[in-house]
Amino acid sequence: MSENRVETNELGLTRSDYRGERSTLCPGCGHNTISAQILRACYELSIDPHRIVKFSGIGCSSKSPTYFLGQSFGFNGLHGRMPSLALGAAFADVKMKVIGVSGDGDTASIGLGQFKHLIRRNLPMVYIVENNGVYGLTKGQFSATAEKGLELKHQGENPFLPIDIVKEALVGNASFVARSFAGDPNQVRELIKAALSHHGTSVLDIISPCVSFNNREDTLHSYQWGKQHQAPLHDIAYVPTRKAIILDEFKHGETKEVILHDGSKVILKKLEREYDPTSKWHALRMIEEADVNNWLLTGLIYVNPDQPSLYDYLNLTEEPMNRIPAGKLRPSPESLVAINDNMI
Ligand SMILES: Cc1ncc(C[n+]2csc(CCOP(=O)(O)OP(=O)(O)O)c2C)c(N)n1
Ligand code: SF4
Ligand SMILES: [Mg+2]
Repeated sequence: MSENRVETNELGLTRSDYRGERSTLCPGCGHNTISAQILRACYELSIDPHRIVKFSGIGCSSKSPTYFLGQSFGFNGLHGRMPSLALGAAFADVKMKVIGVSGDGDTASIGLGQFKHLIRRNLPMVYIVENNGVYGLTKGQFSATAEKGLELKHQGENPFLPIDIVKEALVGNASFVARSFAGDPNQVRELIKAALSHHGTSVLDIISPCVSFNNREDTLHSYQWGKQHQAPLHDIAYVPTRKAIILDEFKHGETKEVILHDGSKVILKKLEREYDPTSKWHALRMIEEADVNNWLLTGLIYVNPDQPSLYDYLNLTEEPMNRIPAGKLRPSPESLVAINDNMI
């Protein structure tokens, strides 16, 4: 008998059950690495693909949901409107896991208003910005996250200061903010796992180099620059609720644990600096310090597992609205009369 048994997760699914179409993005594009880590995170956490819904806007980044989780639901929306689409769908079925993938152009230009209002409402969803400093799909114009002074072939020099997605998320009162780098797939994956367990909007700003239009050694969104300047805040590992294990690599050294809403936890091992990701003050100070020193600061920058989500504010039922029968959804004639009487 053949010993070639295919590995499966707790649902009996293989990794191929989490794959999507073959990527048509450029070989080496950071977005492909991120897709692979979303796929692995969902496989390793044994999330049923039918319980996931993917959303995106426009750009190469927004094309990428086609390349993972082919059995999940999905909608590729309009420029910058992914948050409102995701919000509408999430309302209909609160049991679904929502994953949004956007780009720096899609989020930080026309989508900035929607982004800010999504995070202050704290809709439970993972919001990934695949950040390359350019409009990749339309051939490399400066995006709003491009650094001042960046010189690109057909663009000349960028005269403007950039928008920083992490800073925008922090001052917008996001409850989960992380930055990572496509050149560090393990960190990307652990952050995605934690983000999937967070009960609120999880913002992941992932530097994802565009190898065709913005990958020169000295540019802030390139692989080379990222490899040389990445400054991880901590080593990070995600531990699901049901597993009370001590990870070998975390046995020695000072660690901090953050318990998430569903009881799972993030273990952070201290590297060089003291850092408490539950402190907004630490987060704001550290991100400013990173800016001044030109560090690509990565890791879990801020988390508040107890901030109420939109579902809590609106007191939504646990039962998905799209499965509540019409008879239960519609108020009875008597209750309508009572409401009307109250208004007289
Ligand atoms: C309303 C509107 N304006 C302009 C465009 C053209 N357009 C397509 S992709 C894109 C930029 C995408 O950049 P980004 O979000 O950074 O994605 P990337 O391709 O870099 O991953 C633009 C401006 C559009 N699709 N819709
Ligand atoms: S153009 Fe840039 S962002 Fe688009 S697929 Fe190619 S490398 Fe990726
Ligand atoms: Mg871009």
